[in-house]
Amino acid sequence: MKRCAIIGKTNVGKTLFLINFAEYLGVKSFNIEFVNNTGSKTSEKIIPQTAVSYLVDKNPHKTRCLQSIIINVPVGKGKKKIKIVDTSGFIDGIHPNIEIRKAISQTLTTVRDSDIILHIIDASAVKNKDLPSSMGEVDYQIAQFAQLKKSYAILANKMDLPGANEGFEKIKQEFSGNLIFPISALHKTGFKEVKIFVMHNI
Ligand SMILES: Nc1nc2c(ncn2[C@@H]2O[C@H](COP(=O)(O)OP(=O)(O)O)[C@@H](O)[C@H]2O)c(=O)[nH]1
Ligand SMILES: [Mg+2]
Repeated sequence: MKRCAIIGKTNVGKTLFLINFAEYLGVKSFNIEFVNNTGSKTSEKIIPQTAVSYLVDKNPHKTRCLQSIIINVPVGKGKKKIKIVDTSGFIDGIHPNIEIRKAISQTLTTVRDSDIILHIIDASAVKNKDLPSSMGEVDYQIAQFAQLKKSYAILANKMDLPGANEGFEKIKQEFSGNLIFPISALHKTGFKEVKIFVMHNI
């Protein structure tokens, strides 16, 4: 089964994207698997709406353990299984909390083991350098690392917010040569292009 990892700084919208994109692909309920940093697993079946209130938060670092879902996507006459993995947000520099540091190191392993990498950048926060989700040094590092993969794309998220168009232009300049899709995880816009990209690579 192919694995698709969603990576990016904290608060850029990774978890909301995972839930809404899965719903867009036709998922009615998720079996969400949680893996904590000691490696033990638990799983829970929940509907997308519950998942949003449970897992998406305006406070950074709500996601401290991996959440993955397995989706059956129609390919031709058949179906293919794909595992989409949500990850802990990266930050610039070294986080003082050891649990968060461990979760971030787990994210690097996930990137290494994945077939498709979706790197989310908050287009609305590109201008404001002080938000946790602002594009930063770590985004360039992620791009360098993830570019080694054949299937790597950047998702410029929060295109519904003011300033996002400017941010999108800046992202295109800084990361030229990469595939970049403008999306809104909240309003589920731009998902068609992302779907085509993912389907093409599984
Ligand atoms: N306006 C807007 N807000 C978004 C969008 N995507 C995520 N958010 C908000 O950004 C915050 C962080 O989202 P979350 O998915 O928890 O980010 P994560 O830390 O990257 O997993 C939440 O308050 C979301 O509702 C978007 O496309 N538009
Ligand atoms: Mg999250």
